[in-house]
Amino acid sequence: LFGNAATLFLEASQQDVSQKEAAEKAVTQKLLIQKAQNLKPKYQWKIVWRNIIAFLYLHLGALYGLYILITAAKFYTTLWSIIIGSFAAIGVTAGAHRLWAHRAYKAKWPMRVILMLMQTTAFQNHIYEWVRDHRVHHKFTDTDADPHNAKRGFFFSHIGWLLVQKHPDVINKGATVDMSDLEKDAVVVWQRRFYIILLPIFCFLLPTWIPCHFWNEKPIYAWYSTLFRYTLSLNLTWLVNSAAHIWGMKPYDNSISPTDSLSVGIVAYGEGWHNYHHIFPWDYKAAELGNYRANFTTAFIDFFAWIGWAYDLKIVEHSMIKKRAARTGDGSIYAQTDDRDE
Ligand code: ST9
Ligand code: ZN
Ligand code: ZN
Repeated sequence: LFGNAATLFLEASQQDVSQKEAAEKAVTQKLLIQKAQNLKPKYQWKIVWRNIIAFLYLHLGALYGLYILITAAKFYTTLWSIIIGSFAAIGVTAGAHRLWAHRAYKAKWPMRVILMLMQTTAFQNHIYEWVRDHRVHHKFTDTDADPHNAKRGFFFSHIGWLLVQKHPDVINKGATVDMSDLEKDAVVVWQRRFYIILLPIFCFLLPTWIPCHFWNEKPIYAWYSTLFRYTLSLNLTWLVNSAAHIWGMKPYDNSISPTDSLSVGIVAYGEGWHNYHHIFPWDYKAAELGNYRANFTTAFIDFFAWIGWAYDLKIVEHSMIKKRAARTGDGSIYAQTDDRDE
């Protein structure tokens, strides 16, 4: 009897020990999970009210500017808006994008100075910041590290990403992107240093002053037409990040969000061939075909190549494009085939 009681007692205490162990294990596991969660805090949106107010003012002002341009402003003011809007757009497409972000061609310093001033007129941040965000977008497309991750929907990839603080992945993973080439480019360094002075002069003051001085436009009309020109060009640019990551064909790679979109190509001066561009970003045409259909930027670069200021224009071998399209494309241009010898 005594022996039996001792066994029972031993068993009971062993059970106690294993229960205690299990409970301890559960606590440790919980702590580990908590620790891991603390290390990678859940991402929360931090709204940047300054930007929301600024973009609200810009968009309301732009609507009034459109009304003014249609009903009251002088014809030259409308013409001027188109000219200065195109001037700024090419600074982004031929300058910040194809030259500085992708090194798709080389440019002599006078061309780089012109492109820098054109890009300043566009006010899409200074070249260094623009290029850093864009290189990060290409390297981490469709992930949290992509500044305008299209997986987060149209609004976020269009304008929303400028209204909240960046996802920590953008900053952490973005730090792995090499920017040393721009740190050595005197034109880029100079623009970054004086951006705070250059920006208001080129984006707002000069474009508003010129209509008042040269054809006696009313200052208030000139101001609202400036707001219209700037806000419209921002929205057209953002369409590349939103619409051309959602709607359209994927002739070169069906597994990524960027698409080829003729309509975006037309309004974004040739930057709508975005499926192609994400696969072959070093092509100075940012499109497969060399014609100028919906690609004014290519014509601009070709002109400067003709006078010798742009050189080393990079293109992609047709056979390489065809092979890639056949392997991963959606079949909309090149039929999908296993024949890799073509
Ligand atoms: C605009 C840009 O509109 C549009 C770009 C569009 C691109 C389209 C591309 C398509 C091709 C081209 C098509 C052209 C078509 C043209 C047609 C035209 C008709 N990597 O940013 P912060 C670090 S701009 C690495 O303040 P917050 C870095 O250390 C519109 N690191 O983050 C940085 O410090 P620093 C006008 C990065 O606080 C620090 O983090 N501009 C990266 O989260 C803080 O950075 C605005 O509205 C990175 N990628 O704020 C201003 N990023 O710079 C908008 C950051 O000192 N910006 N770091 O080195 C802001 O207000 C803020 O950036 C924020 C985020 C609130 C959005
Ligand atoms: Zn893209
Ligand atoms: Zn690009």
